[in-house]
Amino acid sequence: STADRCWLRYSHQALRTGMELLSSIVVQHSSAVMDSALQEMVYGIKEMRGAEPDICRDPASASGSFVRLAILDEALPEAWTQAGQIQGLNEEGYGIHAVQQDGAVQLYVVGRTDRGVLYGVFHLLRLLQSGADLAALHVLEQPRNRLRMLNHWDNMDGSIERGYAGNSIFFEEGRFVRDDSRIRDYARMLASIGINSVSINNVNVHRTETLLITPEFLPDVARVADIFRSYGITTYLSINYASPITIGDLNTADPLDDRVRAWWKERASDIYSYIPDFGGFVVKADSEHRPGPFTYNRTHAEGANMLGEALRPYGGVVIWRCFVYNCLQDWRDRKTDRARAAYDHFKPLDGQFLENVILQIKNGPMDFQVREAVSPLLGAMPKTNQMLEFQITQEYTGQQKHLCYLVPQWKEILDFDTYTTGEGATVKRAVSGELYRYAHSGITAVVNVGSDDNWTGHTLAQANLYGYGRLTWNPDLTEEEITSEWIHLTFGASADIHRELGAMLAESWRIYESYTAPLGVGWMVNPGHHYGPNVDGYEYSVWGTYHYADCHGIGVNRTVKDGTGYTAQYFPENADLYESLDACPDELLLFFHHVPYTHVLRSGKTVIQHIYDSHFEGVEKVQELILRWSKLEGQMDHERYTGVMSRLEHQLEHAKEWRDVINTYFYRKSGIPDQQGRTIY
Ligand code: BDP
Repeated sequence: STADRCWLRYSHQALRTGMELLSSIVVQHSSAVMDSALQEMVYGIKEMRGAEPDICRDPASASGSFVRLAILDEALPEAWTQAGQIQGLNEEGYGIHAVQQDGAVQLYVVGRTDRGVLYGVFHLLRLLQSGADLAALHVLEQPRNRLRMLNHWDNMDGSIERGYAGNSIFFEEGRFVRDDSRIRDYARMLASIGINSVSINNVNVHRTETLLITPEFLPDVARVADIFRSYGITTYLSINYASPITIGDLNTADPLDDRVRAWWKERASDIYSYIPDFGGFVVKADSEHRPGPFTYNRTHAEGANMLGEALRPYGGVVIWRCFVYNCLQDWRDRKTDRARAAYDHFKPLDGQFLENVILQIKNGPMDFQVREAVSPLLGAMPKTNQMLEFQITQEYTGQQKHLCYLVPQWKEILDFDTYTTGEGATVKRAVSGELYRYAHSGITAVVNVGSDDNWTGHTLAQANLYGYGRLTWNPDLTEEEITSEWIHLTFGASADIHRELGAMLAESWRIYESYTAPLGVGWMVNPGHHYGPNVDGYEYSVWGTYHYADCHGIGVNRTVKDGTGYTAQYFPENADLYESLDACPDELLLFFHHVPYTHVLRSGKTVIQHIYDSHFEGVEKVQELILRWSKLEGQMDHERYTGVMSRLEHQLEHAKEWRDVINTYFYRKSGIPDQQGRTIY
């Protein structure tokens, strides 16, 4: 397959400069991670220049041009170490520095630790791929987020909850896969974009997965952890809060019960005897029918701290999800509001969590919609570690059949100003720990990969994984920088590909938004699998995801004045903006307000006309996507070209379905015709 290498292709053509320099690698230190760094360097060079470089283990005997991989405490040339700044880097940081010596170029890739060297090697390989001038290199880098994580929603039967790219790469038929090669490739790919933490099983932990923390499966977990460790990645497991009952012989999981506490301490001791650097637990408790401390009238702080205590002696953490809401709410009661739930549950607990507990908060208060407000809980708990949760897997954004590049969405969220400590208190600064000096913090995401040859189903969905990694490393990278890097590594330097594919990616999220649910209202999907239009699919159900459309108007009134009061969860600058019907941004209008169809948006259009226009335009834009892609025929291998084209064609058919269902529904409800007289039904 031509798509399975993703962005690690190392094409021969890319290499322009520094050939002689790449004929020799100097490396003294050895460790699992350092050996991976060396292997990657050797492999990349071999692929690019067609010959393997020599390896020199003794720096004293090295001369001429070379690349040297080193950690900072090795004896290094003074010019380099005296540069000083490298000393101030964090432990995953690195520098890449070129030194001219007697007409030769010597390139140093130096990390604070071996992990820094590994990241430095991937950085250098990226530069080599884009034909950078090696003789003038000077790079200093360190990650902004300590936790740069991925959550797998993989089940041990091999299926993946909300997975759109085949089966699990870890599990099949109730056990671990026998062939590790795919996991190894995955680890390489993740390290190349700076990911350092992975949880391998679904947050909904069923019977078999509950056993992952027992000696029955711990040897297998340890095998995966070994692979990940050699690429600087720490392994985590999702646990079942009711484990002491499900697999222990207790009749309670009450976090304040001594037997329960002792039970978890024993499990922790087991786990660490197999995996000394085990990361910790991811926990979905009291959410969507999962067990949790509420059963015993305990708070989430009591629930999480009990696990925190068990893991603390070993340096493990508890990642406690805040996706807690009443999924059995009364749809007739317009005052209850699922969007309020995370904040209402967790904000009052600020300061009550142990230092090794981290709250994991979805980017929006609802559930990974194509557009929703930013969660007001982010940044709102100065005394509690927080991390942000994104969804790379495209559950509500086209399920990897539609093109939807999510970097633009993530950038908006990371740059959102919470105002919690005054102006400039952006989400990215909150979750990096910069605002409140959290002991642990960072970003995680539900990943989009599976056993498909190209990893992500839609080949262009590889860009979402790549972009996520790069953004968690440095949230200040621009969308354009990330996009052009990815295109370069994945498809080469062709100006046509950069122009057409660049435009396709840049527009795709807004295109998807335009032909699906309007103005921030969300959902309108088929219940259960969440694919395809169904305006009232969830409208009269208990799940709490309503649009309240009737013949007069549409939208959820979340104002303090006469709605659910949700807007009050924001700091005043945002609260005032969203509370005001006039000031509220159009794209979130129906998230915050219930308005008549004739309400005039800030854009000057009525709500109903906006619905019609955006749905017609959305389909036209998908036609443009197809046109752009068709210009690239012959500029890449046939397999990737046709693979993407057939998905785009499906997207077009499906966008038409969305357009027709949504427009017809609102035309019939409102009775207001399209100003442009287009055929709607
Ligand atoms: C929703 C998914 C569901 C997950 C849940 C979660 O529909 O499958 O279990 O989120 O995050 O988006 O726990």
